[in-house]
Amino acid sequence: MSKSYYVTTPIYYVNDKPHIGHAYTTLACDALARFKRLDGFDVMFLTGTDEHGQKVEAAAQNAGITPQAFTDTVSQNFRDLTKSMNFSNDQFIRTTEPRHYAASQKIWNRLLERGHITLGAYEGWYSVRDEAFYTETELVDGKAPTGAPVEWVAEPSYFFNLSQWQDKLLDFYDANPAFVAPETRFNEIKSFVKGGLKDLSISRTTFAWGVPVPEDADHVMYVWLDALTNYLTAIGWSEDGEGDFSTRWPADLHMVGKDILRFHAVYWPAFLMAADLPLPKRVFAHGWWTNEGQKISKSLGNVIDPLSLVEEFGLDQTRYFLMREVPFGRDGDFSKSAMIQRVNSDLANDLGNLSQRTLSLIVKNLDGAVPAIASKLPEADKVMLDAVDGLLDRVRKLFEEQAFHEALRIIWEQISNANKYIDSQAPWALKKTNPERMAEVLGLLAECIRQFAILLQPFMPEATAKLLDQLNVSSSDRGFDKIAGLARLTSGTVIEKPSGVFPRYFEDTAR
Ligand code: ME8
Repeated sequence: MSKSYYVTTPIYYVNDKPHIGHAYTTLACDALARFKRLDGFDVMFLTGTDEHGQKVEAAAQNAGITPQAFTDTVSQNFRDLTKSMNFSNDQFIRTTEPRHYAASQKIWNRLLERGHITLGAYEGWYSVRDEAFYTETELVDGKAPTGAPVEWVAEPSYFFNLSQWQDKLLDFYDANPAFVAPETRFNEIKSFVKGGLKDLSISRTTFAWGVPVPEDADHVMYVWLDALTNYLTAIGWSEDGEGDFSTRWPADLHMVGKDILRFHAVYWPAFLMAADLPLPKRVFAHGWWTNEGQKISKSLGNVIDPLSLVEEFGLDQTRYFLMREVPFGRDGDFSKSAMIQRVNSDLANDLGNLSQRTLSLIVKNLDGAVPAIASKLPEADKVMLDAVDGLLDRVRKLFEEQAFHEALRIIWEQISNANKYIDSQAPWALKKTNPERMAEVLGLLAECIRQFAILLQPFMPEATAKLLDQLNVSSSDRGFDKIAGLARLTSGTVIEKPSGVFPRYFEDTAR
């Protein structure tokens, strides 16, 4: 049986339309999920929407409709985004589903039965925008450290005994040095926990849009306890026989933005330990996108709509840019000029021209019959093929570290090599002087292009499918068990006149 791999995105608040940040997180998980499937894993890739809490209740009130009607509409926008971005999620969870109420109440009861929940009263600061509690000392100029406004809250509340979990969390971090990445973020989490933990308020009474606390109808569950539990709901934890829970849990990776790392790396493991459940294997916190150097915000009016990028530059071009431009884990800036550069230079010139030139020459000079790779290659050819055969192992390792940008960089190193090779060998000139050598060169290039296309499927599923169609590679021969020297392009395959896969971007001056 193939090994299971379970990857999750955050579930997004439905107070607003999806933007580039949401698309980015889910895209990274999509690339990972696709990679793992090609590498023979049985993948579960989860995304969805977080529909409770004060923020969503307020947004519904502003829109003049019920929270349920409001969440139905906005959640659909996120579901539509998965289609438009070609995300391959296996499920889309909504926290308003009955199965999720059941799972949230189940975890609550487990915490209660084990003595980790007590009734008290909360008095302190709360930020609706962050859906988070803050202490007086954390405030900066009367605001949350994130810049969000805070309000004073005083109400009865149930508490989770988070303060009791400090040492156990620190021991867990020590024993699992890869639990949080990047490392600098892990260090921030460790210092936060070393600084001491306060018991956490986990219920609210001043609004109603949430999962009811079992047997106390005055309280709804704190939205983060409900939200984090989605990772269990989706794999059937609340169902009879527990669905896929035993084979899927613990999750292999929770992908999050740096803004919500504390919830995933401190509160979530504490809840799980307290509920006697295994802890996820890893949490990766990626960085933050800005727009031409500015923070992205609705009030600045510079929110980037991923769909407008797709419309202007193309889907796979947008996917490639987002994964390539910024070292994954760091903050990054969106700039149109960088986007144009990537589309024209990396895609249209490097990969596009390489394959267009190679395949056209095979059609023109060899009647479309792809030549076999010679059994004994000249040294320079062998070096190039070995480097391409060696990519999969290196890329696999980089995917384990979520270094997606680096994976693309090393693939492009080989694409550049192949471009240098075609220029230096000049197969177009060999037709008359040395047709055998021409066939050898084109055969080698076609094989390299096949491997590039197979390796790049997680990032650019549509464009690579076109390339592989052009090379006549059958859909059952596109997995990672067919590259790295384990198989070769079948010689004698007849290909047809190719058409360009990566068009150049021309600035429309009238725009
Ligand atoms: O926090 N750059 O939902 P949310 C990069 N419901 N990523 C960004 C971004 C930006 N400028 N803006 C948003 C919540 N993101 C909770 C999560 S999980 C159990 C509950 C991405 O709608 C990034 O992944 O505010 C961030 O963590 C997430 O959107 C926050 O989405």
